[in-house]
Amino acid sequence: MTMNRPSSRFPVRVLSMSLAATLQMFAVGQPRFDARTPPAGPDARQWPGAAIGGHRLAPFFRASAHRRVDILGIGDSNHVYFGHGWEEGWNTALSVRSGVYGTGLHTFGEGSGNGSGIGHRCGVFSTINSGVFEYGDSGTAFDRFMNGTVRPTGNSNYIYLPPGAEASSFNVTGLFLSSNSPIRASGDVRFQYVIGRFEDSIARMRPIIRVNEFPYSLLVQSEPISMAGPNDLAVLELSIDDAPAADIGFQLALPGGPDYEAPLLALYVSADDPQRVYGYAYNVLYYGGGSSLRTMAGRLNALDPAQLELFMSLTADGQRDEAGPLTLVRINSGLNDLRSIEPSFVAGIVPGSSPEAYEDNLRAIIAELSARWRAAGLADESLYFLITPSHPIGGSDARLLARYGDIAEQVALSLPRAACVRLDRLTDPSEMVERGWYRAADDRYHLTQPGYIELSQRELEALERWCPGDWTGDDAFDSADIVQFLGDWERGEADADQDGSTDSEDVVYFLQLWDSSGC
Ligand SMILES: [Ca+2]
Ligand SMILES: [Ca+2]
Repeated sequence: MTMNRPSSRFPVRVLSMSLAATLQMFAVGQPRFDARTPPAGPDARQWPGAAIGGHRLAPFFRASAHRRVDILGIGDSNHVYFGHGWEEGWNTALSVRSGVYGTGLHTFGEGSGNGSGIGHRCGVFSTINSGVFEYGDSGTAFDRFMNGTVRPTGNSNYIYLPPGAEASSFNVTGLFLSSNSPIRASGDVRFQYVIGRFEDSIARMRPIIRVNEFPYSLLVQSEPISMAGPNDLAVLELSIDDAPAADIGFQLALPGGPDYEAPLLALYVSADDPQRVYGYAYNVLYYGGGSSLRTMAGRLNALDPAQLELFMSLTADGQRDEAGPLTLVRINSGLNDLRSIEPSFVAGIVPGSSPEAYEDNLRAIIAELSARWRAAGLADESLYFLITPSHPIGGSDARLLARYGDIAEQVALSLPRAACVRLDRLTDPSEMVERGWYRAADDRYHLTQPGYIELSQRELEALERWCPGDWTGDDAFDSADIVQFLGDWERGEADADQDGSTDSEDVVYFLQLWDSSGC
């Protein structure tokens, strides 16, 4: 089945089934998990002061038990380190909470055709060896939606075949999905992909789904799809019911079938379980080795605004919730900030490694993403932020890294719907050494796979354990809690008794607990 569906902001045509009809078809599931009672981790205990402002994110995590929500991740090399990193850690931690409904967005030409390891038990096919595709700077109307080969976001590239190009169907393009992906539970899989359509084009594409291992059985073959349109974007889908329990792949052409027709421009691909109406999808918004907050702020601001707005619109639409999206941005940085030499992004603060510069760059990123969210027609109230400075490494940098943590706390508490997690209060260098979480004795900048997974579990657990009496989350019951509570209460973000609304009962509840230094 192939269908187009509308996007509120971008020129996408509806060819058949509407989104509302799709929602009606699939809105059958009931929550099977309670987001408020996660399983205890192997080291379940209190981590004093590890989650600051956790109550601000409670509505987001609670909602995941009955509706779809998305996470947009931003980080350095640790984000997708050798195919795992925080992306895998978070997917693993989310899988045992409300579950994972989708793969997140992937770009067809990721890493200029080389791939870069994005994807939890899924990923795009590398196309670099084909030598036939272009990955940026096509000179078409679509360049504004995805950066050129200079790769400002570290990995986002489309694939492009100019008019007249010849490309054999044996060059595989698309997304593979492992049999053990968390989105394979129901057996049904829906692939969604975004292409650019060209005026006066007579080119067609013939996407397929097949088993991604010998003998590569063909499972679904789309009717030929016209790629003609008024230089617009089309969001298309190809689904399979009861897919076999094997690795499968969505591909833009059947190897051995008709060759690709040109012009062809394909931007994003993702997959979800159409039966799963709640849970999480983790999207890698930014992943760049060696990146500091300064690098990230500079690159995100250098993008054509249309790129972030499209990314945000697509992830928001993927939630398929008529009430609108709920999205959390997680920002992880610090290690590369220690050596940052550029003046900070907005105020030009030097040295670039100072806590003041860290704050300036952090606020610049949050401001840019908030502006793009708004420009995409999405409500401020639906966007949350989590700031998680880098993991502790000990040594002579420990002090400055901890100062970044203090800054991150202050920034989070100064903003609505924002929280901070201190990884340096969830573990310490000696535990990390003991448990083999550092990648190597001489590399504390990166972690092993268990390190990312265990710390992601703790990160989420710390956020879930917020204590209404200690409103700031610093493990002290003092006047700062009162000031912070009243500020949040005025903004309607102080649901202390967790009944879903902020009202006078929350004031009474908070004060009682605060007075008794209790939770
Ligand atoms: Ca406190
Ligand atoms: Ca309440």
